[in-house]
Amino acid sequence: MSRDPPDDLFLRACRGEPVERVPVWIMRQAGRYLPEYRAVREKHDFLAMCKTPELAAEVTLLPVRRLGVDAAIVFADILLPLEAMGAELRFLAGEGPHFPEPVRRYQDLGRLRRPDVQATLGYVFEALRLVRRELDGLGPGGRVPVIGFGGTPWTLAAYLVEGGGSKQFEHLLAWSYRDPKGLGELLDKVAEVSADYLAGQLEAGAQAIQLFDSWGGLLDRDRWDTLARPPLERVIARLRRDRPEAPLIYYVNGGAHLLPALATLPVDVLSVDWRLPLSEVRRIVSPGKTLQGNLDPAALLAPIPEIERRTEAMLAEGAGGPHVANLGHGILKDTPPEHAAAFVRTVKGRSAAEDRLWRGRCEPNTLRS
Ligand code: 1CP
Repeated sequence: MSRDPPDDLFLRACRGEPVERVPVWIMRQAGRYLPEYRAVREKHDFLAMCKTPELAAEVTLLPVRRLGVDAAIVFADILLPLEAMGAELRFLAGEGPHFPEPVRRYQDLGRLRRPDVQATLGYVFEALRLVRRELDGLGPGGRVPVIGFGGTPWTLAAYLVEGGGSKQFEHLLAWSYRDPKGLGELLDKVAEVSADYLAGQLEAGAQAIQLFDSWGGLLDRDRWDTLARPPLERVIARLRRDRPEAPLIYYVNGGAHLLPALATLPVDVLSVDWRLPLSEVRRIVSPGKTLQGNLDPAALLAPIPEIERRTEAMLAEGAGGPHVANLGHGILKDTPPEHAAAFVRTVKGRSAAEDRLWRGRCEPNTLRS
C-alpha cells in the first residue's frame, strides 16, 4: 500500500522518478531565522519544545505555510536518542548542546543502555502523527510529505565523546587512533538505538529519513570506510528491511573527498554541501543518483536578485539528473525570511505575486483549538 501524500513531488524526485519540477526544502527550515519560531521559543526551552508534541508539530509546519516548501521535517534534534541512552543532555543558552558527562573511554560504555524508544522518544513519534494529520488537512500544494531524521552513528558519537560541539574533536579522534575497536563498540551501540528510533519515526508516519553526517568529513576516506561506514550501513539495512519504499537521504558536510566512497552507500539521495558544483558531484558518484543541495547558506544573506541568480545557477548545475533543491548546510539564523522565500520561489519558478496567493491558501489552522 502506498503511503505517499497527494503532493509527493519530493518523494518522486528522491526515488529518481519523473517530476514536473525540482522540489525544494531547507535544512533547519523550522529554526531561529523565523520570527514565529522565536516567538514560541521565547516561552519554552528547546528541549521542552522537542518534548511537547503539539509545539513540535506547530513549529514543523511553520515553513510549510510561510515558504511553501515541498517537504516538512519534524522538529526534533539528532542528539535526543543519546539522552534516551542515559547521557544527560543540556542545551545551554547561546552555546548549543552539552553532555556534562562525556563518554571518553571504553569503560564509560557501561553507562549507556538500549532504551525502549517508544517509552523514551515517543514524543517525537507523537509529533510526527500530529504533523501528518495537519498536513493532510492543508490544501493542494501543502499536503507535502514529512521527513524524519537522525544523526549517523559517527556524528552522534562525536558529540557524545566531546561533550558537545567542538572545533578539533580531539577526544574523538584520539580515541579513534588509540582504541578503534572500543570506539567501534560505542558506534555499534549508537547504531542499534538509532535504528530503533528511525524505524519508530517511519512507523509513526515519516515518509523519508535523512541521516546527518555533519562530522563525517573529519575522517579520510579509508578511515570513513572502516570506522563510520559499517555502523551506518547497519542502520540503513534495518530501515530498508522495515520500509523499503521510504527514501533514505545521507547528508555530509565537508565530505567532497569522501564522494568516491559515498557513491556505493545504499541510499537514494546524496545531500552535499556547496563546496563542489553538483555537476562535478554527479560525475564522481553516478549520473542517475538523486542529489540534494547545495546553495551556500551564506548566499541567502545576499540581496534577493543575487539569490535568484545563484539559485538558477545551482539548478542548472543539478540539471544532469534527479535533484532536490536545498542549501548545502542549515539555514543561518540571521537569514531574512523573505530571502528564504526568494530561494523557494525561484526553484518553484513562481513570481512574488503567485507566492503570496499560495500563502493565502495555507492559513494556520491551529492545532490546539
Ligand atoms: O532555539 C534554539 O536555541 C535551538 C537551536 C536548534 C534547533 C532549531 C538546535 C540545537 N536544534 C534544532 C533543531 C534541529 N536540529 C532540526 C529541526 C528540523 C529542521 O527545521 O531542520 C534538525 C534537522 C537538527 C539537526 C542537527 N542538530 C544537526 C545536524 C545538522 C547540522 O547542522 O549539521 C546537528 C549537528 C545538531 C546538533 C545541534 N542541535 C542544536 C545545535 C545548535 C546543534 C549544533 C551544535 C554544534 O555543533 O555546535
